[in-house]
Amino acid sequence: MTERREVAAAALTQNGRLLIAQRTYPPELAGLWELPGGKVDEGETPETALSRELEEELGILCSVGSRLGSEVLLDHRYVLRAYRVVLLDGCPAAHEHSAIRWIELDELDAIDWVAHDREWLPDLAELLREE
Ligand code: 9L3
Ligand code: MG
Repeated sequence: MTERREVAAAALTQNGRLLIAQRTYPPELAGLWELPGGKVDEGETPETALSRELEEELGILCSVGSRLGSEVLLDHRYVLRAYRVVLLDGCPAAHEHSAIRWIELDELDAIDWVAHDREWLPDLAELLREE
């Protein structure tokens, strides 16, 4: 069996809030909220891939830190992993999403999440509690 390709997602926090983004595609995920990110291309590390994705998707410069929570199997080809991320420069804007939001701890549960990302809610709650 060939190894699963990674999709890296950003747990970007600032001032006790978490950045979330609303997907526009595929149709079954459109309108749902996620931790922004994308596929790790060949020759990239998860860190360089996630930095690139955040620049493309949100126009920001970030530092990618340690893993958050457990890995989530998307299907037979992909595995999803979250990373703690710190904003270095820029102000996030929705270049590829329909909207972005900064949310607080008590809003986490009520968000209409992409189902796979729900797996990280306990970890995201802990992260926001530490902030
Ligand atoms: N995905 C799920 N949760 C996330 C991210 C960033 C991605 N937090 C899923 C949606 C797509 C696949 O991974 O099926 C690839 O993501 P993208 O490259 O379309 O963002
Ligand atoms: Mg993406």
